[in-house]
Amino acid sequence: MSYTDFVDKSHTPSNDELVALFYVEPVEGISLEEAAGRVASESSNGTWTEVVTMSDRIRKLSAKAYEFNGFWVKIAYPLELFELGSMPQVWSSIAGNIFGMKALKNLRLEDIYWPPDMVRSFPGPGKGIKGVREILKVEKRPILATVPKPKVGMTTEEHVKAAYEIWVGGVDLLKDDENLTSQSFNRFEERVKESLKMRDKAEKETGERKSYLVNVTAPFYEMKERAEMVADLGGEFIMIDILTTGWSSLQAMREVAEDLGLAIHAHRAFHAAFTRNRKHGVSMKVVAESARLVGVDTIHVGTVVGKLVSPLEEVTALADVLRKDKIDEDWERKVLPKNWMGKKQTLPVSSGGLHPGLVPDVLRILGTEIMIQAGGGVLGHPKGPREGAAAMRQALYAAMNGIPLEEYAKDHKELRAALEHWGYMKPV
Ligand code: CAP
Ligand code: MG
Repeated sequence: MSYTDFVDKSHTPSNDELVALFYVEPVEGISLEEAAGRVASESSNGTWTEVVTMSDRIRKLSAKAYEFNGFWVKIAYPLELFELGSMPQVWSSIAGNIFGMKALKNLRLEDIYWPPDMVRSFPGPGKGIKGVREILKVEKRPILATVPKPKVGMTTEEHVKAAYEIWVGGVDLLKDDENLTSQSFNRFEERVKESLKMRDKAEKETGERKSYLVNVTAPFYEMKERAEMVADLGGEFIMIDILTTGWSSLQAMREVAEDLGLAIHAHRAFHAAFTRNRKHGVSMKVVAESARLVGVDTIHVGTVVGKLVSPLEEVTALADVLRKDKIDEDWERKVLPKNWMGKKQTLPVSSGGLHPGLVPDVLRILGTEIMIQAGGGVLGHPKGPREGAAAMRQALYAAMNGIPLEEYAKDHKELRAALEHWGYMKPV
């Protein structure tokens, strides 16, 4: 089979085939069809030369590049190519060797149409947006979270003191940072035990539910033990750095979390190594869709206005693929059709350089079915974390009720101090 055998413009994929949308940019001297054929071949069952063991039966499993629109190419994959229920195998196929092909100058996996049998083969979120809101008894407004900063270095005692201030100031969730796990100055078990004791105190004082996104990131068996500790100590959430731990660990931890009744917060640290370049790598849409299928309850999607690259059309597309059940093809934002078949929703998390002055922007962009995380934007408040938390809550109230922040700040000193300190600046 030559590479162009993996191109068939007359092919109309069935509803049961997986379709991948790629941005394919060939090197000089290679045609787009040649390049697309190589991608379809290498990501299904072809290689660089004919093999005598190829047969008509095996040929039927070959992927087909069938639709071309500029550098955009759709490739259809027979479902039998995949092991249902295995996210590592899906990524090893359509996000595997192909990025290294010499014939390509650039290649980016932009989006996927997931066929019904593949969607059914994954559990989806255990709690979903409804379940997360039930845990916190927060019905309508965005859920607020804060990472105690400096992100790593505080002792357990310092961490827990900051946690108390954050919770009583008005933030719902304390969150570990992506690289805080169990360091010599802040051991995991001690941190969780002392933080949850402080959580109980903060709940009593505020009359509000409070919880903690505990980062269990570690080698799998250690993650399992840490999740068990969180459950034993009365926690409701675990946080996992899903890309540095990998799809296999996440699938196994989804089962562990189910057994323990814990919600999963997905941190996406490492994603920008391959999602940022619009011409090469894998889009954050594919990461978010894979994570929703495997079953995370919340995941970071960016802010548009904060310190980390997150373009508007990407952030809104992420929110749609995480919160909606069905989506028609949206060529503008390069979203292929979706049908999550009633799987629970995953809550988009907006985080990265946020502070009270940016809360109205985030709500304008993402609506209220979100979590907003502000670390520096709370711990950096001139009056301290409790006031920083209060300022976030006040900004949220004002934005939810259409009151200009300046107006509301007139008789809310914490918000006034935050606006005097940061105004509406967009950090870079
Ligand atoms: C934000 C954060 C988050 C980023 C992750 C940080 O802190 O804790 O990890 O939001 O990026 O370490 O930068 P600040 P994303 O609130 O102090 O900025 O949400 O885009 O995945
Ligand atoms: Mg962080």
